[in-house]
Amino acid sequence: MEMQELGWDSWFENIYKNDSNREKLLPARITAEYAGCYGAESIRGSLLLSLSGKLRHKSASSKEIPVVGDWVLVSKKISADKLPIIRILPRKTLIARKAAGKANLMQPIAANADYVFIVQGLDANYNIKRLDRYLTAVKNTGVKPVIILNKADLCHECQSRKKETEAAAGGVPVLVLDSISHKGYDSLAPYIMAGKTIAFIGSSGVGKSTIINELGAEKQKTGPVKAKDGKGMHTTTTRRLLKLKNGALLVDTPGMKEFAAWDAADGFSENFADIENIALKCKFTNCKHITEPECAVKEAVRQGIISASRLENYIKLKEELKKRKKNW
Ligand SMILES: Nc1nc2c(ncn2[C@@H]2O[C@H](COP(=O)(O)OP(=O)(O)OP(=O)(O)O)[C@@H](O)[C@H]2O)c(=O)[nH]1
Ligand SMILES: [Mg+2]
Ligand SMILES: [Zn+2]
Repeated sequence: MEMQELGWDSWFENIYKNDSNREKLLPARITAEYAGCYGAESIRGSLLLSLSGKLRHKSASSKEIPVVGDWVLVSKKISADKLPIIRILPRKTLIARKAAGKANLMQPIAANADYVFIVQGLDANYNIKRLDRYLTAVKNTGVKPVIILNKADLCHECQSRKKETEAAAGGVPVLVLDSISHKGYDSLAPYIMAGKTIAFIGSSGVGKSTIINELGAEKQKTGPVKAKDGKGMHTTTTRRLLKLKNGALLVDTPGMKEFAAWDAADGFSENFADIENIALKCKFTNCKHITEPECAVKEAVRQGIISASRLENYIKLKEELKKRKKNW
């Protein structure tokens, strides 16, 4: 397989070219994470990789541990077992979240993605506030977000939900799909292109693996959704990078219960630029837009310029970011 077919480009080539050890090192792209080892693709075909001694001692949340989508350099010496990963090449982009639970750890999700498809179901899963969290977390990662509203067949108000989502998404494209009867898939064409890497994120059961299957990847397991709350049951358990016939590279990920932004302060401001611009007109510079007098943001809510729920979500996320900073 050609390296370009795996997403290699001049950006990586320039780094590799300047590596004085390159004669001894082979670039490979991580396609799967297993317990204790990695799957990868390279010009020598599929490889099983292990961490070199130096990397093995890093914690799983460390940025220095490879993640699906990473380009790594491995020793060309064919050892009996697995090829050791010597080094991770610098990442063009990295999608990460705060690890689930209380610990304040970063969990990398996918490296070197060009696009991230944030998938929601147009059933009980549909939730603008959760969408804001995802958007906040991926802004400024260098990855271009696209919102996918899937399961259009289960929704009688697709168009109004699409409009509502567009209003909250500040210019991020919003696409509507029905993956049962393959409707809306033409709209994916501008993103699903040879050499481009697209990561899929979103709650369990929203149809990430179904969409990836519909696009013609090697079949991923999909699973039923628990009927009552519209939540899935975590059918996908490992992250994988899959190659489509047309050359696009898709990263399937397991659904996430929590998606708290990691180091997302900048993304936050960008995502809520409308509110923060209006807030410049508040009487008090430290106005929290809750009960303060002469608050321009509250006034904008009264006039219907900003929705009350958007402001509520803004205040909540801001509080969360503040708490996390304190814990650093
Ligand atoms: N009605 C309807 N069902 C869908 C659609 N897309 C997917 N599903 C169903 O939703 C269920 C969950 O789909 P998956 O593709 O497994 O969801 P997932 O996002 O990969 O879930 P995890 O792997 O657990 O994160 C399956 O039963 C799918 O058949 C759709 O457009 N409409
Ligand atoms: Mg899945
Ligand atoms: Zn205010």
